[in-house]
This record gives sequence, structure tokens and C-alpha cells, in this order.
Amino acid sequence: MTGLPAELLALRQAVRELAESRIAPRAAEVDRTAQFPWDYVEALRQHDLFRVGLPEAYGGLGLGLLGAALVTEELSRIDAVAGLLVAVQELGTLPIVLAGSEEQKKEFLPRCASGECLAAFGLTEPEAGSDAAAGRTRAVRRGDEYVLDGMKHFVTNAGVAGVYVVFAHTDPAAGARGMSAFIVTSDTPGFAVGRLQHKMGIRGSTTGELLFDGARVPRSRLLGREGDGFRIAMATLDRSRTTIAAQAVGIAQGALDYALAYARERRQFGRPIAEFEGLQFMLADMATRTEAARQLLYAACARLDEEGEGLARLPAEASRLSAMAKLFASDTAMQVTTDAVQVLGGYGYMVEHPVERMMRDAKITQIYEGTNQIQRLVVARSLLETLGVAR
Ligand code: COS
Repeated sequence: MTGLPAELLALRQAVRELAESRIAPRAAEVDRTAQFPWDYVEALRQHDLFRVGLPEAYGGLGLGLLGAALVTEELSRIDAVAGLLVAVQELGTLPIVLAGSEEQKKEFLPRCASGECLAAFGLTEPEAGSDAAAGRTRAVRRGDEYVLDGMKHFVTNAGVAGVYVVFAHTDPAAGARGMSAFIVTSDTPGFAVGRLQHKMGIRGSTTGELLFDGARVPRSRLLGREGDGFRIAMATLDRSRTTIAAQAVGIAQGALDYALAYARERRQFGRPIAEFEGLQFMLADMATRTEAARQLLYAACARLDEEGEGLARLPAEASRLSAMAKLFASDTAMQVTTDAVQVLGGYGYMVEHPVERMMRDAKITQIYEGTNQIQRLVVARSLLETLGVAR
């Protein structure tokens, strides 16, 4: 890979070796059983991979979004569920990094950096998906506590996380400006994890409901000020979307590598199918798209890493790059994995080969952390803003 510093190239190589030795032997079983892979978590903890993106002052390695993307990509090349562990740790901790007080950062970030505690992000509700400000979860202040009532769903790491960043309206009449963000620990009275979903892909990762029934959250766990919640969510997603792009690039690379090796081995009409031009053109397109997605992803990460922490709205071109990377990489992952199944023909449709799993896993990257329709909306709005045109 051109343009990456030696430190990141070494990290990339170390993660590749770890993924091949510790993740690859388990990936098919994790998919089949849909059991959360605590052994993956242990492997990532042992290799300090939860630390990568977090600031050094709080136990992180300070390698930013680019570092987190490289790790997510390499893990996802073998198993998207492993990459997602790093991506969601970023998603769940970024609100604390961006908006937390010094005390909150000291209390929560080192535990998340070591991997002792997994993090999660609770924004989505049954009636509030793309329209993220439409949630019905309420938070009412009573003395030194907030009382939360409502529910979140489709939350990655539900039931396995120790710390959840949860968004609730403190002033429902104020819409997006009335939303606030809270750090909720798993032992909070009145908080429970509800139903876990059965899914098409990323089956080893948990996805489920968070239930709040008079949940009592100390006032000290409010992130920023009342009303900052929507901005915290948007500032987080602007950055975390790069990790989903990284997951998508990794899935695409994994499928391409497998299809390429297969095409050299598989013989039909007396020669390897890789010698047929029709197959060669497919493989060339798969490789070109994957590399283009990777370069866009790295450019987006490098641009975002230039920005400081804090809640200030990102320059239009920075959030645009992030949305473009997520959009292009996830569409690429879907296309490349579908083509990889095609390269393998009937064998590609069978669970003995990993490309059908990769194709199922790729689909979610077009949906979560903002559907690709929302990414297009973000890109278009920022283009118009840059031109000074009202949207
Ligand atoms: N950074 C900081 N602030 C932002 C922002 C951003 N990227 N985008 C919007 N805001 C602010 C706006 O400035 C506005 O603030 P003011 O009221 O003070 O002016 C407020 O947030 C509302 O903005 P807007 O009117 O643009 O909000 P919309 O309801 O139109 O929603 C989208 C904007 C669609 C981009 C947003 O709802 C979104 O990202 N939806 C997808 C949610 C998502 O990704 N869900 C997945 C959940 S995690 S798996």
C-alpha cells in the first residue's frame, strides 16, 4: 500500500497474521452458530487492538481513524464480525471522546481501550431509523438523576457491552435540539437488554433492544449539555462511518482473494478458469473497485484525522468524504462479493466456501450507520452548502 507510514504498515501486517491464525479457523463456525465470539474479543485484547483509535491520554494508541480503519479492514478480510468489534468500539467511544468531560473520559475510555469493557451506541428506534431525531425515548431530570423511559433497537453489541451511549429527548418539543446523550452502564437500575435479532449476516455479532423502564442515570453521565445529543450523534457518525467503509473494503478484499485463488485452481474445458477472458475481466473489475474504495477510505480517514476532537461541525468536505467512503466501499463490497460467488459458480452458493458468508455480511454495510440513501443525501447537501446554495 502506497503512502502509509511504516508504523501503520507494521500494524497492518501484525493484524493480518492475527486474523489468519486466530480468526480464520473460527469464522465459519461463528457464522453457523451465531454465538458471540468472546475468543475474538480476547485475541483483540491481547494484541491491544481496541486501543488503536483512542487518544493516548486515555490508554489508546492515538492512531486515529486511519489506524482503526486498517485494523477493521484486515480483520474483516477474514471475518466481518471481528472487524465489527473494533468498529463498534469506535462508535461507542467517539461520543465520549468528542463530548465527554475529563472525569467521564478518565472513567470510561481506559476500560474501553483495554477491551475490558465493550461499548455500544443506542440511537435507532422502531420509528426512528434514518430520521434519527424522531426517537421517543425520554429523559426527565429528577434531582441528581435522569429517569429514562423508552427503548432502542438494532443496537450492535447489545447484551455484551458494559457501556452504552444512549440518546433520549430531554425536551421533546424541541426536536433534534431537544435530544441529549447519556452514558448508561449495563448495571443501571431500570435498564435491561431485550430481544436479540436473528440476522442474514454478521451473525456472530449481537444486535438487539435496549429497554428503559424508569432507568436511573446519574446526572454526571450526561454527555455535554442537555440538547447536545443530536450534534453528538452526527459528529460521531461523521467519523465512525469510515470504520464501516473499512469493514466493507476488508470484506471485498477477502472475497477477491478467495475468488482469485479459486479461479487459478478450478479447471474447466481443460484449463484453469482464470485463463478465460470473461473471468479475467470480472477479476480485474473486482480488484479495481476494491482498490478505489480503499484509497477513498484512507483519504477520508486522513482528512478527518486532521480535525480536532470536540463538537464543532466538520467542514463540509470532510463529512462528505466520510459519507462517500462509506457509500462507495459498501456498494463495492456488495458487488465484489456477488461477483466472487459467481466466479465460484455452484460452489460459491454452498456454505463450504466463505464467499456466500461474505456476500451476506456485505449487505449490512449498505444499511447500518446510515443507509446509502442517507449517505447520498449527506454528500448532496454538503455539495450544495459548499456552493452556498440553500438546501
Ligand atoms: N454534525 C454536526 N451537526 C449536525 C450535523 C453534523 N454532521 N448534521 C446535522 N447537524 C445539526 C444541524 O446543524 C442542525 O442543527 P441546528 O438545528 O442547530 O441548526 C441539526 O443537527 C438538525 O440538522 P438537519 O436539519 O440537517 O437534520 P435532519 O433531520 O434533516 O437529519 C440526517 C440529517 C438525515 C443527515 C441525519 O438524520 C442522519 O444522519 N440520519 C441517519 C442516522 C443514522 O446514521 N442512523 C444509523 C444509526 S447508528 S447504526
